[in-house]
Formats: sequence, structure tokens, C-alpha cells
Amino acid sequence: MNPLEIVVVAFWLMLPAYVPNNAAVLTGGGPPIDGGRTWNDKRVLGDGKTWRGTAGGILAGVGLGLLLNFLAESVSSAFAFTVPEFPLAALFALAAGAMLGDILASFLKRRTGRERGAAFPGIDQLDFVVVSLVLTALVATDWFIQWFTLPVILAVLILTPVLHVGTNIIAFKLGLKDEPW
Ligand code: CTP
Ligand code: K
Ligand code: MG
Repeated sequence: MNPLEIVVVAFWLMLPAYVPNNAAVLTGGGPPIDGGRTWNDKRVLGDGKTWRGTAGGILAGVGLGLLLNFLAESVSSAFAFTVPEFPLAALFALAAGAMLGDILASFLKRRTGRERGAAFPGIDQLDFVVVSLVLTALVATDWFIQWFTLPVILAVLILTPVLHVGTNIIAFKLGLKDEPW
């Protein structure tokens, strides 16, 4: 794989995991997942993790993946290499894993005394990647091994924080997000 192929395949593979966080910002609101419950006087997750945002995020990730499946052949012929189609299980794991990673991060933020919206550098940028990759490896193992080669995983780990910081600054400037992280 040449460097362009590695970067394009890494980005393509992760799109269904990238979109849920942004879609949740747009669809969020309504009852929080933790129902307002606290643990040691701190919210279990906080008002920033809602059922609606989570469902909207997962649907957006899976929906985008179905669109990518439809486009995969044309994109592959435009480049001189193949971009993958996503099995349904992998799509769901990428999207739901991204939301789960973000929820686990909020759980850790509350346990470490961080209020809703507080930054947690490092965790904020990679929580969703790690959980979506692990979940995908579990539910679509053969497909995962075929596509997530070591160079692709390294590209994902480097690309993701850069893209995450960039898109969040844009969402903040557009007034969609309360903080630029
Ligand atoms: N959101 C949601 N449900 C989710 C994730 C996000 O409704 N599972 C929405 C919420 O409106 C949230 C916004 O998207 O405020 C931004 O997401 P995020 O930055 O992850 O949440 P924070 O509000 O910063 O809360 P936390 O400190 O718990 O991360
Ligand atoms: K977050
Ligand atoms: Mg936030």
C-alpha cells in the first residue's frame, strides 16, 4: 500500500465512526441516558449524553456507511486501489462503538470531577476510535483483519485527533457546539 492509499482507506474505514459524534450534536436533547442519576454526588454521565443524540449518531453512522457501500465501486475505480464495502455488522460496530466510547469517556470525566463540557485532552480525541475498533474487531473479525492492517491503524491513530480537533473548531465557530473540543 502506498501512503495515499493508506490514508484514503483509513479515512474511508473510519467515516462511519467519525460522523456519529457530530450527528449527536445536531440530534441531541431530551432525556439524558443516566436519567439524572448521580454516583458519589456526581452525575453518572451528565446531560450531554442523551438517548436522542446517541440514536441519531448511530443512525447517521450506519446511514453514511450504506451510502459508502453504494459508492465504493466508483470510488475504487477513480483511485487505482480498492476501498472497502462495509458488512452491516461492521457498520453498526463502528457507529455504536464511537457513541459508546464517547459515553465511557463522559463516565470517566464525571468520576474525575470534570463538569459537562470540560476538556479531557487525549481521551476526547481517541475514546471513540478505540472502542469502535475493538467492537468491530469483535463482531466482524475477518473483515477487520483484512482492512485494518498495521499501517492503516497507525494512520487512523494519527489522522483522527487532527480531524477531530479541526471539525470541532468548525462546529464551535458555526455555533453548533458550546466548546471548541
Ligand atoms: N450529545 C448527545 N448524546 C450523546 C453525545 C452527544 O445528546 N451520546 C449531544 C449533547 O447535546 C452534547 C453535545 O452533543 O452536549 C456535544 O457532545 P459532547 O461534547 O460529547 O458532550 P458534552 O456536552 O461536552 O458533555 P461531556 O462533558 O459529557 O462530554
Ligand atoms: K466527547
Ligand atoms: Mg464536549
